[in-house]
Amino acid sequence: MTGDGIVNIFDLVEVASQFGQSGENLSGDVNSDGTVNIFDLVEIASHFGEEAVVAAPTDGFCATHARFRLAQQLGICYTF
Ligand SMILES: [Ca+2]
Repeated sequence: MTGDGIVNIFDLVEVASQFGQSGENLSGDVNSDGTVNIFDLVEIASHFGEEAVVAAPTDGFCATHARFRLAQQLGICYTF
């Protein structure tokens, strides 16, 4: 995903930041169908935490890190 070999929040954020975009070479286009949408989020969610122990972000984590506010707005900060 983000090149770290781990499916984690950074992959989710990547998809979130590109959500709704379409085109080639989108890093957030997990299933390579040319569009970054809910299906890519589902794909990540189904593999979330694999190969690593990732601390679940808290509400405070989402609120205090600007990068994650979009994820929070999408409601995915609460689904881990
Ligand atoms: Ca896709």
